[in-house]
Amino acid sequence: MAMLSFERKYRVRGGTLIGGDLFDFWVGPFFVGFFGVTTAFFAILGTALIVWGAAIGPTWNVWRINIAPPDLSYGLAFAPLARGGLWQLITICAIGAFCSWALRQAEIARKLGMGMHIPFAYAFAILAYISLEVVRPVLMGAWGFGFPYGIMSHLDWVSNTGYQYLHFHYNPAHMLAVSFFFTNVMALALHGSLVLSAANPARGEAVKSAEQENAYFRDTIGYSIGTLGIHRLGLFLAVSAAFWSAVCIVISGPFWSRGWPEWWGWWLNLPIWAH
Ligand code: 07D
Ligand code: 07D
Ligand code: U10
Repeated sequence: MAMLSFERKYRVRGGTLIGGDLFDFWVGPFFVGFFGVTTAFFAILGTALIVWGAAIGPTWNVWRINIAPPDLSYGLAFAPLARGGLWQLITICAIGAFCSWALRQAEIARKLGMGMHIPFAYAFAILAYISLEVVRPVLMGAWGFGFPYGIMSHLDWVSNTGYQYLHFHYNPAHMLAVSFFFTNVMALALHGSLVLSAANPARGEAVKSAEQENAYFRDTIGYSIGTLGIHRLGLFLAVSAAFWSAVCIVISGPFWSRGWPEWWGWWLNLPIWAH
């Protein structure tokens, strides 16, 4: 692989945030580092706890395995392992692994002299997860409000939680999040197709430049955001999608406990058409 000679050059000591030279080495293609060790620790332990939960549960069917949070009656206390305590430990491991992974991304970026954009972006996924499993349950007073660990059971949770607010599509932050997800998909389709159309021409044809790419959008919609700009836009759209997702679930319950359609009453009550 062409990259290997470059990799040999950059695989040097330094840039770690913690642990100095101690874990500053690679295993095969993977950089280890202090946070690689903590990622491995939390991920292996968390997975083992999921397997434990499955072993004491009623099924090994991978679609149906379900490790549920404690009953609401436990509030914010620790629960016995078989009654949601495993879910609590798995949640701690998950947060440990996700945050370690973000810090490992940061160490690798430092080694390469790159920006912190990747850990910044990933932090928004972690934010959404922590909003679901920690922030909202804490605000509502019980771990039982978190979603369960299971492929189908977590879908049941989303559906049930949605219907508790009658019609989740009327949640204004959900609308923003959904629109950001959709816009993100459209932007990536435009970008992927534009780059391929310019940089991967038919055999015998010249590769086109950024000038053609700019001209294409100026001809079509009158404006080109530019080759760097589209990547800034992509990052903005993606982190906004995750951010408004986190907002939409944190406000459901702690700040609005009725049906979401009712929230729109303020619109009907505007003085311009009320009365
Ligand atoms: C393609 C990168 C690779 C990642 C993959 C996921 C596991 C889980 C564990 C059996 C885009 C690896 C999966 C490690 C195995 C056990 C205990 C990322 C890519 C391939 N969901 N969700 C899925 C998670 C939530 C929702 C699929 C995780 C919220 C809906 C997969 C989390 C809500 C649908 C999955 C999480 C929600 C799914 C595909 C954490 C709102 C689907 C994911 C940690 C966000 C879809 C059967 C994917 C599906 C689906 C994983 C949280 C809603 C199993 C790890 C509670 C509506 N979710 N999810 O491709 O087919 O992601 O479900 O927060 O329709 Mg989910
Ligand atoms: C939480 C994942 C974090 C992942 C991390 C990493 C591993 C490692 C290892 C592969 C946030 C995990 C990594 C485990 C794997 C290897 C090796 C991402 C997270 C840290 N909705 N809805 C959303 C739509 C309806 C409802 C978000 C659409 C119904 C509820 C998004 C529709 C009702 C909640 C969204 C629709 C309803 C949501 C999800 C359409 C149900 C949430 C994206 C077209 C009846 C959730 C923060 C997200 C949320 C959420 C989209 C419909 C309910 C905006 C497009 C009307 C209760 N919905 N929804 O958040 O905001 O990703 O969570 O109908 O809780 Mg919704
Ligand atoms: C982009 C891009 C661009 C590119 C690109 C890309 C974006 C234009 C230049 C990249 C894009 C792609 C490649 C496309 C495909 C990507 C996706 C669709 C995204 C989704 C990705 C996946 C589904 C793949 C996910 C795979 C993962 C996460 C790898 C799994 C890795 C592991 C299991 C190992 C992880 C490594 C760790 C934790 C650190 C190091 C650890 C080890 C090597 C293990 C050994 C452990 C130790 C030494 C520690 C000891 C362990 C301890 C102490 C724990 C003990 C605990 C106990 C409980 C026993 O824009 O430009 O092109 O390519």
